[in-house]
This record gives sequence, C-alpha cells and structure tokens, in this order.
Amino acid sequence: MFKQYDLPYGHEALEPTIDALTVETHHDKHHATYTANLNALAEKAGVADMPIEQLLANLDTIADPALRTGLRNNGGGFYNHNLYFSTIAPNGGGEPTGVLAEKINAAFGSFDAFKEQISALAVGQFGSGWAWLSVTPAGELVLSASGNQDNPISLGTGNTPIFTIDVWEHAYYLKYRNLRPAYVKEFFNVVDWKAVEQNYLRAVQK
Ligand code: MN3
Repeated sequence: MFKQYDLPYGHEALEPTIDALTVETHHDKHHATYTANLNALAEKAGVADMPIEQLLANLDTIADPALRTGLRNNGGGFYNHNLYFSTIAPNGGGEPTGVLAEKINAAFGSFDAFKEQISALAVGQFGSGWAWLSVTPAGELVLSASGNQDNPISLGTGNTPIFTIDVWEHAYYLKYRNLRPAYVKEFFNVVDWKAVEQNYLRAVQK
C-alpha cells in the first residue's frame, strides 16, 4: 500500500507563491488520484509491497503493457509529488546551507548558477513534466528534465532525485496562467532547502 505524503501545512500556507486552491487541487485531487490508481494497479500486478523506487526502476519486469504504462504514469505521479510536496514549505526560500550548499557550489559554481540552470530546464521542458536535481551513484549532483510523470528513476539513470520542480500546468495555471517562467522564478520562495539537504544525505548513504 503506497501512502500519499500528508501535507504538514495548510492549503493556504504557501501563499502568495502558490495559491490555496492550487495546493488543494494539486495535492488532494491530482496527487490523491495518482496514489489511488497506483495502489489499484500495483495490487493487480502483485507489486503492492515493493518500495516505489524499486518498482519504478524495474518497470520492464511488468509483462502486461497496459499495466506497465499505468504503473509508470501513476507510480511516477505518486513518487514525483511526494518529493515535490515534501521539499516545499511555508518558511522556505533562501539558500541551502551546510553540505548541500558546498555540493551545489562545487557542481554548478554558485547557487545562482544552479538556479539559473534548473530554471532553464523547467521553463524549457516542452509540455507537462519536471525538472530535477539528483545525486549520482558516485555522489555527484546532476540536473535533468523529463516529460509526463517520468523521473530519473523510471528513466533508468540510476540517479536519486532530491529536489524537483513540477511544471505541469495544474501546478501553476490558476495563478500564473500561461507564464511558466514567472511561476518557476517565484517557486524558489517556498523551497525547503533543509529537506533537500536531508534527501541528499540519505541518497549518499545508500
Ligand atoms: Mn503535479
């Protein structure tokens, strides 16, 4: 049974960066639906007890094409949104500190350069998708973008995502309309860099 991340903040808590109706619809409808669909499909495929990372990394072992596609889309939707909602917070924003700041500076030159590069990936992703900060098996930070509900795990990169920007229109359209660049720029006001650092530390301990 896969469990949706419970928001430890109210729907209105991310205002004005992300409006309450968007958070409510995004978490309580979209994310909840991916989770319910995933649970039904995983039951059918006999993988309900598998950790989601393992499931997404081994989609090619699901023989039935319809089940495989359903698990890829809904398993991705479940995993991606758990990461998304757990790395934003009402008191977010600012810059990373500690080991994450050091790693970002080493990989990208500076926090501003990192922001610029991941923002360009987020804005440039054609159609629905995601931008990612991930950790390689060697412990290096890398950036990528993906379409639909794919992610670095389901794409077989072997990397572990630690931070993401959702650029599906349901993530921003009510407030930012067609202006994805404005949403991506403001999004950094709610990023919980402490949570991202915890994800980094977990990823390198694997
Ligand atoms: Mn979304």
